[in-house]
Amino acid sequence: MRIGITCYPTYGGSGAIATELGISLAERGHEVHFVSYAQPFRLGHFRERVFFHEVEMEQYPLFEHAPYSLALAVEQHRVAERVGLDLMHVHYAIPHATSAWIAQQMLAEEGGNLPVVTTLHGTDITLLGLHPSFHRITRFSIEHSDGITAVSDFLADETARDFGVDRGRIQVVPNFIDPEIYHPGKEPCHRAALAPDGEKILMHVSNFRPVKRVEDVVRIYARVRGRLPARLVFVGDGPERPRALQVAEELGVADGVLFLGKHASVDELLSCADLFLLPSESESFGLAALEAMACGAPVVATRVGGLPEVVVEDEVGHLLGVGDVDGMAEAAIRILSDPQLHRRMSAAGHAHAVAAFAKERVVPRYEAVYQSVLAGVGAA
Ligand code: GMT
Repeated sequence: MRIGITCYPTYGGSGAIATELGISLAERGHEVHFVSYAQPFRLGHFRERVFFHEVEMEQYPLFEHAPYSLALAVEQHRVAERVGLDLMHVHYAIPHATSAWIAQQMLAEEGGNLPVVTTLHGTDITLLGLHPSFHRITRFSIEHSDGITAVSDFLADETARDFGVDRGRIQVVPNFIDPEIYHPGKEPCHRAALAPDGEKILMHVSNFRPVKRVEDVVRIYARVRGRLPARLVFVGDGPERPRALQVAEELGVADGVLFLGKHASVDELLSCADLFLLPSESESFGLAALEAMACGAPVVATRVGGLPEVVVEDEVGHLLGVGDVDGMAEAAIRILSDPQLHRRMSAAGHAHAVAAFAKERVVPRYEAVYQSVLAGVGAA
């Protein structure tokens, strides 16, 4: 098949998964065309059958904000027409599903056909899409998609409830990992650099949005450090980073906190982690937690959204209530101070990530969605 993929190219789970999906589809013989405003961050070097088409944006004094959605629709249409795309797969509904619908309509006027598959990832449904300025157009764009997928049962249910979309139309296809990349014991190991005195390493990877509650990460760390030698490693960046540093300073633990900034590949870092913290307010899936599990790090997180579908309670880590900093710290201390429990959770997390979420299991499910959409469009 010739598949178009639109995603956010910047750091974030939806862009990461969309890119890994495109790479994997190309390895399976498909031709993949990414359409976005910049090259997706995990795309890296040249790969056979993978193409990137940059959306051209005309700056004009009248525009305070240039209309990206329209320029994207034009590029999606242009690529579809020029290379003969079989379908367009967009990740994150806003505004990608709307642009793809416009591209589809333009092509239809010329006698062409561009089925659209929309994958819902998280805040496009649970936060941004609920805002009055986006709700109606998000609902319209989802309903007019030829195929709809969501990354967890939780997200599919939320979409049906909050947007009135027929639940039967939404297929759940979970996020996935490449077990050859995400596994314990990666080399080079950065353990000595991150924790030179053999301290335990607590890690958090995110875009530092308020929804991630990075302040709680610091508070959990402060409690853990009161009981055992530990360091906290932050990977990623975003608006709440200064607040995280401020809290670390207030609590007198800033000397044990490392901010590593954004990294395109986090596998080498995750495999150094003794524990992964994700105390989010809301999380439709928690790709970072899955990647940590695959690398052998037990997870302490919140029991919200789709996280219980990923983090098997008591087996691969612990889930607690939002804001239950004491509970999460106690769970972390229990795991870190019991080598046998740590080994068991680490092995179980890795095994579960591979058994349930390896790309070899998940990518064919996207291919099946494409096939059914093409069969449906053909029959219409
Ligand atoms: O919606 C966001 O906060 C960003 C989004 C992204 O683009 O990274 O994250 C969502 O999609 C990820 C990939 O499917 C999920 O693993 C995250 O759980 C989800 N974020 C939230 O639900 C907050």
